[in-house]
Amino acid sequence: MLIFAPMTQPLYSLRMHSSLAGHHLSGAESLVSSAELDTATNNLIQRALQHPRGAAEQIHLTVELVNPETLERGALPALRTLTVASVAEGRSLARQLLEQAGVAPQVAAGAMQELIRGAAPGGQSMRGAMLVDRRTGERLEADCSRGVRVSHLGIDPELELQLGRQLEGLGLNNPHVREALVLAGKVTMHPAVLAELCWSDDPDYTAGYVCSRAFGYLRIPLLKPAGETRGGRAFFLKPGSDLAELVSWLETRPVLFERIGELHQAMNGRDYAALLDA
Ligand code: WAQ
Ligand code: MG
Repeated sequence: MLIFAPMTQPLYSLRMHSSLAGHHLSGAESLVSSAELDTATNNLIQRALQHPRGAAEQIHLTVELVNPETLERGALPALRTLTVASVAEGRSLARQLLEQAGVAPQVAAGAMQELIRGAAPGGQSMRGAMLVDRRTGERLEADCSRGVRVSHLGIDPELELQLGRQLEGLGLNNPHVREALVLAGKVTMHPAVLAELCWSDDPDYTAGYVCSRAFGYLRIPLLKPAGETRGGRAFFLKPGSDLAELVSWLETRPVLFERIGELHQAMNGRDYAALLDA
């Protein structure tokens, strides 16, 4: 077993992006110790070659040493699944949660529509996230195809095993959940971010989530129909945020999670929404 010792072993940021027929296919980003670098790199290459939308033709890997003095440590958000009976119900619940987090109703609905249409020009999925002013709905990312790609984020491997065992008990131990929880954890750590909305671009993965510091990571198993390849992420920002600082922090500041949040039993989405209204 690999022992993770960030104090004694150098930590690396690992980033992969792959393409097929000239289009972005997949990407991944993590923080790993020097001892894990080989395995982690091979896993990412296999992931790009075995993608559900086809085998990658180009794979780019970037490995960068992390300056330990810039490393921030954090705790993962609490997680709960909110069950819904249909995609329509899932989307309506996600809108309600965003409103609860402080996103203006028409802004929540508008961002949801963008993700449904494909938020990149031409109705494609973006490669990263869109940045949305929570009050005006204005899109603030510099490039509407690329968006903002969060990287330099990871979880202590010992803790990831522990997280996996706990998620197993909820029937949720898959890489989508583990990675999304870490990403949402980093994104919602920044004070300029009010909430995040996400659903997968993988055709066979219909789940997504709304995450905020206030209520944690709320998974919704149905946010798009099976077979749909359009997915994406929206980060809702406080008006007047320092965009350059935020984007640089999301893209380059190393954040390592060292604690797990509470993992709750699933709950019916309507019951949860009723609690919010009460
Ligand atoms: N930074 C910003 N945006 C990203 C990043 C990143 N590092 N990675 C992916 N995205 C955007 C991009 O637009 C993708 O099209 C979209 O998010 C979806 O990415 O609890 O699998 O990797 O069951 O397909 C969420 C639910 C799964 C997990 C999310 O996302 C659960 C998922 P995917
Ligand atoms: Mg994907």
